[in-house]
Amino acid sequence: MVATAAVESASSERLRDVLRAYQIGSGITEATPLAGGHIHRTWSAKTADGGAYVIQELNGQVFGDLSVCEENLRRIDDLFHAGDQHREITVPKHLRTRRDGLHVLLPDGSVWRATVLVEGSIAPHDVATIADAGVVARAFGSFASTLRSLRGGPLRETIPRFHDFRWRVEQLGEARRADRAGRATSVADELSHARALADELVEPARSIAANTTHAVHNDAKVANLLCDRATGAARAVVDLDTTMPGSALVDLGELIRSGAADRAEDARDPEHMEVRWPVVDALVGGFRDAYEFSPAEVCLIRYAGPVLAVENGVRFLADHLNGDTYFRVDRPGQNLDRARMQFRMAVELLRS
Ligand code: GN1
Ligand code: MG
Repeated sequence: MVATAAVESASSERLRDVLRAYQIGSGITEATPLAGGHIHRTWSAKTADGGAYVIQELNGQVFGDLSVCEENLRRIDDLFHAGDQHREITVPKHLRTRRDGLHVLLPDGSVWRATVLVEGSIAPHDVATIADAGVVARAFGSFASTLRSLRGGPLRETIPRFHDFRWRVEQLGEARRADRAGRATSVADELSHARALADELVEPARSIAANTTHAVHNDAKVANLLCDRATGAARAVVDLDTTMPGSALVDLGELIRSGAADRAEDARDPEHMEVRWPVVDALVGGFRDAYEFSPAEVCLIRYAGPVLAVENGVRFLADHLNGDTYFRVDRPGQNLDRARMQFRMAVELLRS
């Protein structure tokens, strides 16, 4: 039996309780924290009987009403796992409690969920090659295409105004005025840069939002796809809490801003970041292979990356001003670095 440090930690007891709530009594033999997400906390866990799961502690501050997430996830689960229809791309199957619930509430107030681990998969945290880019984007295009066949009306909104560009810019203004962490003066340059970019993109952002359909992923960053370890083939789209009404151009834009940089999202030298243009082309091509845009949407493709870069940059900068209360940080200044990278990305993408 393998006993990792994580199993010994305080979290291990809670992971065990969570699995017990899903009627998985067999002890945990291995638990590993999975890095990457900025919002929930995630572990992979193996049990003595050979089971393998992904367990998440949910952030109820970001998702105010977790029952809305649960309702959507049930419908997405049903759509992707219905019958024996083979789908090019799937989603991990959620575990159900004795009462058929998706979520588990522990006595300490924390809320959890678990899915079956998609075996052999790795998240392509960075798109290493042009071929990877095509695979990743095609998978998200296929995911959005499949959601077109969702019956029973649109999914519910899990975070209000999530991609409301203008509102995000207003929130940045509020953060600057409140200046809760006393950082506004030190980021005056970034604030004026953000303002100029936002003015340039507010109209394209409005046009993109006007193409809202009944469900897209809304957080289609490249790390949210699991690929087969051996073949590199796309397997499952994850992180589905924001899958709700939105524009497929938002998913494409998120793929571009998260996948086309030649360095990490929080790199400390954004001024040296170069856009990998062959990757951008492969992302656009891959997505369009699997998802058919309307002619009006096709005209907006070139703005998708810049709009999503600025939107994320504005959110990172606002969080830096608020004292890093939303996006998890591992070091001081990380949200500011993330913001700078996004603004550089937007400027470079707009040069084309
Ligand atoms: C957050 O949880 P994660 O890391 O997949 C955020 C996205 C941002 C992203 C930036 C619910 O996603 O909107 O684009 O960070 N998710 C939420 O990396 O706010
Ligand atoms: Mg997410």
